[in-house]
Amino acid sequence: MNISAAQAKLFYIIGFLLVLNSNAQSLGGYDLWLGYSKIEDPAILSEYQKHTKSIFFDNHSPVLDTARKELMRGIGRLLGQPPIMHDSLSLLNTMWVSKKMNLGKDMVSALEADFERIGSEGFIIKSVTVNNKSILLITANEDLGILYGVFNLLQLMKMHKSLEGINIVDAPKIQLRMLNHWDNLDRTVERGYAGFSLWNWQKLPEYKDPRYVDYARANASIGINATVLTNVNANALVLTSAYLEKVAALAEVFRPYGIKVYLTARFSAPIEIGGLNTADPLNKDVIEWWKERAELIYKVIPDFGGFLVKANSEGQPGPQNYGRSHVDGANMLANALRPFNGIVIWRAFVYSEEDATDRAKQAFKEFVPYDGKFLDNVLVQVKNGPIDFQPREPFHPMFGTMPNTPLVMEFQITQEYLGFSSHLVFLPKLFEEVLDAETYRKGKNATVAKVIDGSLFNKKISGMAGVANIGNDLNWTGHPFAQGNWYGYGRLAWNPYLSSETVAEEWLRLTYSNNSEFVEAVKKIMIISREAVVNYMTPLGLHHLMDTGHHYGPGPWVSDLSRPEWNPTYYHKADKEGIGFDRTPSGSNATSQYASEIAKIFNYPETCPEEYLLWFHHLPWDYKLKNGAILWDAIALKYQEGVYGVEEMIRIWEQARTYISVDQFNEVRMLLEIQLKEAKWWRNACLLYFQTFSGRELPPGVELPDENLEFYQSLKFPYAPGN
Ligand code: GCV
Repeated sequence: MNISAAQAKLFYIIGFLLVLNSNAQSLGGYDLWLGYSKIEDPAILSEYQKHTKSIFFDNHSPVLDTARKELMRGIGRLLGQPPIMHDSLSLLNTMWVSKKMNLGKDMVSALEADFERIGSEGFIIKSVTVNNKSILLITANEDLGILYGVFNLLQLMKMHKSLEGINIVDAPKIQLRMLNHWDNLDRTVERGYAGFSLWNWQKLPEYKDPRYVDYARANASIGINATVLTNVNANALVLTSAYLEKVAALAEVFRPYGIKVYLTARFSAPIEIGGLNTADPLNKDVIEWWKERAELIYKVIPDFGGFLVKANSEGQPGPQNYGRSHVDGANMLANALRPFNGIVIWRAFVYSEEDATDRAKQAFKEFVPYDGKFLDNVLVQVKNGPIDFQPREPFHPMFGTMPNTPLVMEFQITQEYLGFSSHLVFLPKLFEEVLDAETYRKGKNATVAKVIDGSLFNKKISGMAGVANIGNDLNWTGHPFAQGNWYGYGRLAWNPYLSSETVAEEWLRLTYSNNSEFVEAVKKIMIISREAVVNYMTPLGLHHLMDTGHHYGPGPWVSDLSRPEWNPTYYHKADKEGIGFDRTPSGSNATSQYASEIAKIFNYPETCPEEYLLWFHHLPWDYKLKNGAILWDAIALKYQEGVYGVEEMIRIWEQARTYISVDQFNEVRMLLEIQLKEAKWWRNACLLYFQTFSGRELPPGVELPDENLEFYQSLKFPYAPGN
């Protein structure tokens, strides 16, 4: 097609106007929190110009070159012209970016204490005086610290923070900051709601989609340093030479961003791709096979991170198939990886169909006796709560109970049980609640965060994993606010003591707008969103009420599945008398898995926090809550409160209209409409169903359902995503 010069000019102008109008985010959200638009405020602009006029950027390495590129791109766009970079120091330089080893003796000794604090990945951003001149210094012990420091500086600039007298000394508190992709080799994503997998296995290794670089940039910008490429429901084929070459190509793209690649190891791989007739971890051929496989992997990916393993869980093969234990399985793999400094991350998400007592107790029961028996390159990965990523669960009782084993926190960023990618739910609020929980395992202040970061029991390795919500949707995560969950996860993996409010504010400023009125209003939406989803799905400690298989929408009535603990009825136990799961000593006694200080609180309905009431207690419908309401009324009112929460979110979103582009506004507005519709669906379906047991009227203030129970029970969704 030929276009005239006049047309071309018109397109150019339209394009320019679109960019202006779209604030920081462009390309439908593709830029994530990394879009840089020119700073318009003259005072801020001139301050930044002064600091970045002449930059001395020391040394070259793949990671440093990434940092240099990021700095040039970021500053160039924020200030409207590329900065002048120098390889050698001159008196004119206003900013230095240099590792410790290349700084002068005086500077090093002045910063000695800071260098000690930041370890191998931390950084210092400091205003220092050299020859009576003020210099903006970014320094670190290692290359990766420089990259993180550069991203941090750019984020501060995007948020228009003053750099005068700046003094930041920051380092990650957790070593392994991982994403877990549940991506299959056919590019479907288990529990993925943002399109297909990013990994184009068919075209790899030759074709390296530029998007892989953008993925790595986004992760590095929030400190994520590890990625497990494949689903924990694993396919052994990824361990064959043909796939390892493809994995190596991805590792090559991610390496300059400080990101190591991991794979899931299917325990039966020696049979499926090795031609053996057993995968028994004590069999010498099996041991040999994994050793050779490890050698092969490290030959093509010298910095390969290691294996993540789901074994003897939900039908996955594992050592128990051969009468062996988790320790036998994990240690065998750990021995194979040890010569290459690889690690094994063994998941504790296990529950057995043979144990009828209480699924919530099983991981603890299976794993805690093994404390101290795993080799030191084995970490045990534990979901945040004892069931499965529900809108609210008490923290998993394993945290704090295995002092001799490094425990990795597993959060789910993808919203399997929280409205897929159509509901706005700000997950750092949930993450924060778990991380701040008191375990009382070493007196007071023994929070889950301290277990995870290794400080409570002096662990050498520490880790946090987030099940990714990323796919090939243009905006990566489906819902634009789900980007905030990816961002927020990364920030909390870096520092689990950050508040969710801080994270929400950072993300909004970096992604949408620096306008404080916008930020204050929309932050409120994010903060209330988590409680809203709890209320309209599973209030007062109810859990696992979702429909079967795809987990889309309510299905509290489901009771016909082959395994008892797959049925929602197993969890709510509603009957004519009441509702809830008795996990006190008179029931399953799951409370005994917590420290006595906590068990004592959970054991009595009067002291149990209301948000966990029906998680731990089966109570009569007319049980009186603290506010005087009877249980049935309280449940109904909570469901209603959830719906009101979404209506409130919609009201507040209206205020955003003037600060962002029309497209940005409408996108979220339409999604909130889905969320409202589904919140009402949850409320109506659950209340109508529970009403068949309570036999009571809905209390005043609760809207009447517009359909009957049969209608909600008849809904089928054979093509719900992520299954
Ligand atoms: C990858 C839940 C999910 C499964 C998931 C499993 C796990 O059961 O529904 O899709 O499997 O958790 O964490 O292993």
